[in-house]
Amino acid sequence: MKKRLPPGQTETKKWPILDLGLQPDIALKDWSLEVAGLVEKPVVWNWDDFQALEQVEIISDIHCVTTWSRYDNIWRGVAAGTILKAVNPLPKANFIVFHSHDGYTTNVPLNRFKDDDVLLAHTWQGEPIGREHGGPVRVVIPKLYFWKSAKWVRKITFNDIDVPGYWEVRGYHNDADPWREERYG
Ligand SMILES: Nc1nc2c(c(=O)[nH]1)N[C@H]1C(S)=C(S)[C@@H](COP(=O)(O)O)O[C@H]1N2
Ligand SMILES: [Mo]
Repeated sequence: MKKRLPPGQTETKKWPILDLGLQPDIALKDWSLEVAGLVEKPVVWNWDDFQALEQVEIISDIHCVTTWSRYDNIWRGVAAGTILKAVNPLPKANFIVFHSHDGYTTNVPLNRFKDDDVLLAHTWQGEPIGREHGGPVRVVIPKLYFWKSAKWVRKITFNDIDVPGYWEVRGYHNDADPWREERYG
C-alpha cells in the first residue's frame, strides 16, 4: 500500500495561510472566471453561471512544499472535467496557466488538470472558502505541491507551450510532484 505522507512532510491539523502578502477581496457579484486560449469555446462565467455547472464533492490531502501536509480536506466545487467538457481544448493545447487576482500565476500540463481529483473549489469542510484561503474560488490539484493550487483564480488559459508561473520562475520545480520531492530547481 502506498504511504499517505510523502517524503519530508509532517502532518498538521491546522491549515496554514501562505500568500504574497495580498488577499484580494472579491464580492460574489463581481466574481467571474474566464477560460481562454486554445479552446474551441472560450467562456466567461459569472457566479450564477458557475453554480449552475455540475457540482462535486472531493476529499483530498494537501501537501505544501514548506513541508506541512493536511489530510481529509472536503472540497466542493466544479470538477476540472466539467470545465474541459464546456470549453473543449484544441488538440495543440497541452499546458495550462492559472491567473489570480493577486497577480499570482502557476502552470501545469493539461494532463495534470485532467486528473479526476482536480476541481475549482468554493467550499471547504462545508463552509465557503475564506478570503485568506483563496475564496470565492481556488484551484485544488491534490497530486501536486499546493503552490500549484491557485487561490483567487480569475482566469485559466490553455497554451501550446509551457509558461512557468510565479514560483516556477523563482526556483521552484516545474513539476511539483510531492512523491518525487520535486520542490526546488
Ligand atoms: N493566488 C495565489 N495562489 C496561491 C499562492 C499565492 O500566493 N497566491 N500561494 C501558493 C502556495 S505557495 C501555497 S502553499 C498555497 C497556500 O494556500 P493556503 O494559504 O490556503 O494554505 O496557495 C498557493 N496558491
Ligand atoms: Mo506552498
